[in-house]
Formats: sequence, C-alpha cells, structure tokens
Amino acid sequence: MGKFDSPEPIETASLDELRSLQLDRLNASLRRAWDHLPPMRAKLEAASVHPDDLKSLDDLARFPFTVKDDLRAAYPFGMFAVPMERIVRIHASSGTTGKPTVVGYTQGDIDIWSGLMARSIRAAGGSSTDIVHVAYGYGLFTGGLGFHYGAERLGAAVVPVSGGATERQIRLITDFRPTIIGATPSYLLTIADEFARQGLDPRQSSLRVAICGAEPWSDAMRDEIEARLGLAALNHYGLSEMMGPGVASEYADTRDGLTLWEDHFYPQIIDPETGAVLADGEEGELVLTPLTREAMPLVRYRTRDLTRLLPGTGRAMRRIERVKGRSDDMLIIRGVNVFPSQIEAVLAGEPRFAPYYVLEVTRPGRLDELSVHVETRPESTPSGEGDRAALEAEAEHLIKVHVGVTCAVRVVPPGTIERSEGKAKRVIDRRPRA
Ligand code: DLL
Repeated sequence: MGKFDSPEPIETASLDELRSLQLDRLNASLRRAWDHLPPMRAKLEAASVHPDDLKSLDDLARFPFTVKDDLRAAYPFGMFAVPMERIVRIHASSGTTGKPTVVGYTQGDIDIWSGLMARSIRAAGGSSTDIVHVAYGYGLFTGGLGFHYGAERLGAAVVPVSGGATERQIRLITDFRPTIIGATPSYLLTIADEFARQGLDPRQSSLRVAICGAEPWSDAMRDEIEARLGLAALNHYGLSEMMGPGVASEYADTRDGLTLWEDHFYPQIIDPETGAVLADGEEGELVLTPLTREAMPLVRYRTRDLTRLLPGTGRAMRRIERVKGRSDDMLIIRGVNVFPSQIEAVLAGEPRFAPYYVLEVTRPGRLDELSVHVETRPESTPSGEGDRAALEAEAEHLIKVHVGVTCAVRVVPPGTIERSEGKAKRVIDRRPRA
C-alpha cells in the first residue's frame, strides 16, 4: 500500500487541533509575507496592520485583501517571496484580458501540492493500484501537471494525455484501460460523444471515477456525465493563485460538496459588495489565505467564486458548496443577475435538450438582451417549425420562472455548438465595448 492510500491524520483531526494548526501556520505565513514580499507588506502597512496583530483566526478579518490586479501589477515575478534560485516551477493563467497572472513554486510548494492532489484523488476513491488518465491541459495551465504529480505521489500509474486530440483519447482509454480520468466536465462530454461517434459505448469503458473541475458545472450535468459514461463524477476545485487544482475536493463516500483542505488554505466568505466576513452557511465570495505557501504567501486572496461554507461531514475541515460561478461571469440582464450554471440547470430539466448550450448577450438598443442557444438530442430534433417554436417557448417560460430573466431560446441542430477541449466558453458577449 502506498503512503497516501489511507487517510492522513489531519483528515480525522479534531476541530481544536485543526484550528490551532491553522493559527500557527497563518502566523508564520503572514510573517513570511511581511518579511519577504514587499507588495504584501505595503498593503498591510497601508491598512495599519502587522502580523503580530493576529492573535486569533478571527483577527484575519482586519487584514487587507489581495486581488488579481495586485498579481498583474507585479507581473511577472514581483509576487515571489523567495529568490529565483529557490523557484522550481512557474505557471501562469491564460489571461484572456490583459497580462496573465504568474504563479511560482518552491520545491516545498510542489511537494505540498502533490500531497494535496494525492489526497484528493484518494478521497475520490483512487489508490496506488489505479491507472489515471489525465485529460486536463499540460502547460502553463495548472490542471495537467497538478493531477500528474498527485497521481504519481499516490503511486498510481499516470497517463499524461493532456486535453484535445479526442480521437486518440478514446484509443488510449480503450487500450490502456485507465480506471480514473481527470478532465473538465465539458470535455468529458466531448469524450463521451467521441465514443458514440466511433460506435463504442462509453459505459463499457474501464473508467469508474472522473475527477472534474476547472469550470462551473451543475448537478444536472453530473447526472448526465454519470449516466452517459457509467462512472462516478466527483467535483474538484482549485485556482492558479493558490497553486492550481487541489484546494477542495469531494469524497466519494459522501458526495456532498467539496472538502476544503483547510490545513493549507484558510477560507472566509465575504459579502462581495462590502467585504464583510459572512457567517458559515451564507452565500458570498470565497476568500482564501494560503497557510503554507513559500513562494507566494498571499493574504486574503479574493477568488471571485461564489459559494457557501458548510460544516464538515464527519470531519473538522469544512466543505464548500458547488461553486455557482465567478462574480465576473455573472451577467446582469435588465437588472437580473444570471449565471450560466443557472440556465444550464433549467435546460437540463428538458429531456429533449442535449447538454450543449451557449449564452449570447447583445445590446441592440439601450438594453441588454440574452439569447440562449441549445442543441436538441439527435433522437429528438424538432419535427417542424411548430414543434421547434413550442420547445423554445417552453424553455423561455421555464427560464423566466426559475431564473427570473426574459430571454430568447434558439433550438439548434445537434453538433452545431462548439465542443469544449478544456474550459467551456459559455458566454458570447456581443455588446459594444464601452
Ligand atoms: O482551473 C485549476 C483546476 C484545474 C481546478 C483542474 C480543477 C481542476 P484556474 O485556471 O486558475 O485554475 O481557474 C480557477 O476556475 O477560480 C473557478 O472560477 C473555476 N473553477 C475551478 N474549479 C471549479 C469547480 C484551475 N470545481 C477558476 N467548480 C476558479 C466551479 C471551478 N468552478
């Protein structure tokens, strides 16, 4: 049995033990930031706080936030708290707008990351006997290498496929018989489609567990993936700024949200408008403070992800609820806040729709308009214009009732919406730039 085949002691530690470990680690991390990370120290000084002001975990609320723009301003290496000779890895976010954010790691950071990924894969039901097919992208994106190192640390056999070249993914799954796959949920559906295209039944594959993350997805999408591929699809959360995947992960035995690895990340939920810390159970923006990062001891990083903190199930570490979306992905359509994942959940209620959709936002006059393009399943394409119009009207009605927004639904033929090979693009914004 590998070292990571059974739970680590901290997974079953008492709440007191966990809180005392967190306080010690938080003190040390704030101290590292103060001593070695000038932009963080400047922030603390501007807010008139010092690491010594942290006497209890609640005192963290007095400390200032770090935001993505702080990382951009420090581009490329200004957020590294160690000299370059101690940095052993650099990742960067894709940066669709403006400069990318750069993340550095010491060897110690890589070791902790690998350990947390091994823990996550084990929590999902993996062990050293598994073969893990990694279909997350390898490269500057943290997904591929994060899963890779974790699976290796677990002692499993890793197949480092990366994303894309979907035909070949099917061949490798068929020939190598992996038992676990890591992929974004949208790419997993692309893989399922490709199985079908090749005349194969994905439910007959060797895969028994999928570890899905890197983008928002709904419970309905999970049901679809599990039914089509005949496996357990577990949720996995992370972000580059903390290190990558491996921040929170779902246990196979409870399947009730993502246990946040609180021995390495201290979570707070804040009101995104006021910045005030909210009580556990309330919905708001997740703020994370890494407790053990050497290269980037950030203080109170605002993730923009909206979720809630829930008590642990039989564990001291708390869970986060499935992330609804990022506050920057939220559309405001004539005053109504809309997340793509909410539309996804409604569309999933109509069995004739396939799980492929895209939202298009336009501004023909002064007001924003939303249209929802959704594919029908091949076996249920509309029989004529009347049938199509009725299906569209029904979906518009359901979206109005459940999400509260008026939109135009456009039913499109199977295969017309662009398939994902990584993070799905759910919104096409055609509004004129301000
Ligand atoms: O997506 C890291 C990752 C790789 C996570 C593989 C899981 C699996 P970034 O590219 O920096 O890092 O994007 C991070 O993706 O702030 C969330 O908005 C979103 N996200 C990640 N996991 C989930 C999830 C990786 N399970 C951003 N549910 C985060 C919803 C997720 N959103």
